[in-house]
Amino acid sequence: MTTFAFPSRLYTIADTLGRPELSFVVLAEKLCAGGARVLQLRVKELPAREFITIAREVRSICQRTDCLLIINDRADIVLAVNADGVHVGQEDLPLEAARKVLGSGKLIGVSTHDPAQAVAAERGGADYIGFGPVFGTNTKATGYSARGLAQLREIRALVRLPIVAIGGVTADRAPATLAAGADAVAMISDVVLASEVTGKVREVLEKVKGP
Ligand code: TZP
Ligand code: MG
Repeated sequence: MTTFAFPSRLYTIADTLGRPELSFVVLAEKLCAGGARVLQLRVKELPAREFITIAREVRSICQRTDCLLIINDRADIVLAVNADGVHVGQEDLPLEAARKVLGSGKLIGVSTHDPAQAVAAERGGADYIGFGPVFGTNTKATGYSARGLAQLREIRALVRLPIVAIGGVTADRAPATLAAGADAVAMISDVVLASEVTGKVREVLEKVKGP
């Protein structure tokens, strides 16, 4: 049984979208300045040495701003920088292996794309699941068609774990996505490409805050 709950309905992702002029650390600063309470550091194209240097800096930003830090893909980096957890996809370190590496004191989130994967992640002891792509997205070639809000509702009925919905979610789509059963929404491009990232985070947080 899970005891984890997202501290906020917005799950921010520090992904610079391959823009060389945008630094991960500056982006993380901006997300946290806007009030992010959970941040996933998503570094895809850099060597481990650079990833870990960035992760250390982002760790201290998150500590200072009381924001959970989830590292994408790399359980080793979670331990090295004492982050809060890892997020793994279906092709990454399997959940069981990630748990062996991290033990019970760290969070493990698993990306899922269909009901069977969601149920397997819950049975396997994940702390939360990602589900998507809910809508069409150009940010990641997921290999899956848009799942839609109806399938999100189906997943909600199947698992008790916290669900973060991802893929094409925008500030405008966030309320309907939450209403379909997501506990949090993750959005990359709508936040990262905003002209003013910190202000955008504030705006989204305001929009998704509970009653
Ligand atoms: N996993 C499923 S869709 C996606 C990831 C990482 C990309 C989400 O990006 P955006 O820009 O919010 O659609
Ligand atoms: Mg991954």
